[in-house]
Amino acid sequence: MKKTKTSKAAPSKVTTTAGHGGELHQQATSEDTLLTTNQGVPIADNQNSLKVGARGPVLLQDFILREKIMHFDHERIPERVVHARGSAAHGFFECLEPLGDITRAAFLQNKRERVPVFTRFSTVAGNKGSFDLARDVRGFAVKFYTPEGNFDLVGNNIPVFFIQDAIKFPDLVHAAKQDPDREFPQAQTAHDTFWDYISLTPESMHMIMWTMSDRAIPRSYRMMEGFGVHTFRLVNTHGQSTFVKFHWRPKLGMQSVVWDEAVKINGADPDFHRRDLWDAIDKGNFPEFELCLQTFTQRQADKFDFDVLDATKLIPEELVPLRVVGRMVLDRNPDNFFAETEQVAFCAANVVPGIDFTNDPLLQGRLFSYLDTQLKRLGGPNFHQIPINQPRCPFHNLQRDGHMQMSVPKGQVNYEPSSLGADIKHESAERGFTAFAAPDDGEQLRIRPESFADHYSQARLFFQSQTGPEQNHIVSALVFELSKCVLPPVREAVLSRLIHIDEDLANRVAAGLGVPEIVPAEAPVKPHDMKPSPALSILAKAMPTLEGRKIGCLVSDGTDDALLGDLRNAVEGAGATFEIVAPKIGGITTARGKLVPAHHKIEGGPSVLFDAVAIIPSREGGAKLATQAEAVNFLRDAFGHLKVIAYTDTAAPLFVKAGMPEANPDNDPGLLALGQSTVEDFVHTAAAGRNWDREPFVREML
Ligand code: HDE
Repeated sequence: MKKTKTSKAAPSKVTTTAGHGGELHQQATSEDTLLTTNQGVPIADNQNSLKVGARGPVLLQDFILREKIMHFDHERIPERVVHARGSAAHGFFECLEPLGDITRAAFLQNKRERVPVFTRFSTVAGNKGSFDLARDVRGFAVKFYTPEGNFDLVGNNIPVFFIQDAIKFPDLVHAAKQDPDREFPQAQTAHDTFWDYISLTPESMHMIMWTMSDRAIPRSYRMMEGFGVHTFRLVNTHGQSTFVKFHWRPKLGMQSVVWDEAVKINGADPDFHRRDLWDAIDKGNFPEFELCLQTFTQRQADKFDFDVLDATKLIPEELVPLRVVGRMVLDRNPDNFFAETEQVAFCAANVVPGIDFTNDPLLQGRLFSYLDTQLKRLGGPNFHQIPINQPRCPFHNLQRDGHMQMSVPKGQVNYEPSSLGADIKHESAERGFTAFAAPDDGEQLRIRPESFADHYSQARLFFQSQTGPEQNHIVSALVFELSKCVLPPVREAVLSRLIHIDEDLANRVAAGLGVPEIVPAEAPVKPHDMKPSPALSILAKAMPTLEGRKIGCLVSDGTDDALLGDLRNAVEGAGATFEIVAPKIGGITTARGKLVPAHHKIEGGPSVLFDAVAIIPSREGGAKLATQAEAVNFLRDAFGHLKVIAYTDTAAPLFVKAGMPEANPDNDPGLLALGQSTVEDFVHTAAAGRNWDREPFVREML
């Protein structure tokens, strides 16, 4: 659109247009508010097509109609074949520890130096319009716009993967996504094809432990870890290589939801994670992650009892500790979802001088896939010119033409070497990317190395490193998913693998499924025990905090002003968001006659949307709320999801109606009767998270 400096305050002309209903309204337009066609032609009427007479046929000559409809018809591009549903944000990465000794990467040389980033979080299996709280891996892809080009760290929130070789990826994804004949189930692995494939793919067992754990149902994109998964190389100016694993650690700590809550969140707010990320950034609560490295040498790698090229294995932090080397802050929402989040083209092959690949066969396949997929998705080879994909440093070469070429290279010379072009760009042996000179040779073979063959030891390590509630959840998740498989042999085949991970785990799952006997599958390499690693558990390293969390407060007309004010202050003082849930969206009139607007009407604000709740109606309000199923469910679900609940005695009718004899404040520290407990007690208790001791009273422990 043509831009002029005409002031908005001084309209240059006034047009009269007919509105939808046929009524006329006047609209002021200046040059920069003028609606035009893509050719810049001013539009007089955007509501009515050109007809012969008022009721006559529409004319083909209506170029304004044709252009508008044509463009609309082509608005969609193919969604990502995996990771279709996602959300992203802009921000920066700041180097905290210069790494000049191990890498020449320009953005890792100077303390406090910042580079822009664009980070996209995603689910994997669901289509673009699916819900956020699927049980699934989450993508965690970061594009660093460095002074020497774009570095994309295209990772996940789980440090290992299902398969060891890229050639298996299409089969894995086919099995995980909807069945091809019926196109369901959407965004979930709880179906026969997935588990059939898994039962025949023992290398996936370690990843299965992670995806059946609470890591796969995160509370927020702001509260997940991220991992580069593969072993990469850092290369310094002397050409020396150090192996590296990349980790992101969330400043807010990790947190997950419980499964029943996830199921209900998907109904209450399918955009739960997307909204959470957007709202946090919008309010200035910028998500922050530490970048940590595990660096190690070839000599160390040779001593590990697993292969660092095998993406189904992690390096326990006890073996190689994490070094914090930088931080990422996401401080700006995208201006346009399509232009930025949808069109961003991450590519595992986008590395910069100083960062290089290893022979991990999963990584090697990815190096091809991402570039290739963009040709389909974005329609041609010039997708690097789309603003979100452009490096922020100058880029020049002699690649030319192609669909949607945006740049206009000048001159006669489009080849190199050339003696004609005076300003032609030249390669530089010093500054250019130099691949690490890895000494590899061998025969051409389609085989998997022996060193990749132990599929169970690290799966066992993960399971045995979990706390009691976390182990229970893995058992329940497996029973849930396998109960959705209609073919009994599929369930039995999975059990035949689980038995090698942990007998207790397998027996509990079998009991939960009603399978009387487990016949172990062949396991060429017997698993061995490893020392449990608390770093693999969410709960073992949880830190008490309310920061970034959300508290819901159920109120009614006549709610006590002082208590409401104290609660709000205490919660906000602890860095959490405080939201009012009320019978009407217009809000309530407090005991002192003050109008308090609501954030949610009760039906739209169930307790699953909050980390902890307070229920403080007036006496009359409490009695009335007890007649509303959604208010009763607010309490029942908060209790069932093990949340900390503060309440006044006026909430008693809700407790009676909810019929929860086990809800007894004398033996449940997560229930705080206000009056006996203070709002500070509530904030303190809620900061510690859920009351896991309540779980056996509200859910069958399998
Ligand atoms: Fe991806 N993956 N992937 N993947 N992946 C894609 O690229 C692929 C793998 C990951 O927010 C696709 O632009 C192959 C591991 C993320 O835009 C595609 C293999 C990890 C995203 C592709 C893998 C990932 C993708 C689909 C096996 C964690 C979303 C659309 C060799 C380390 C990026 C696209 C975003 C997206 C291929 C395995 C992470 C088709 C062939 C392992 C976070 O290129």
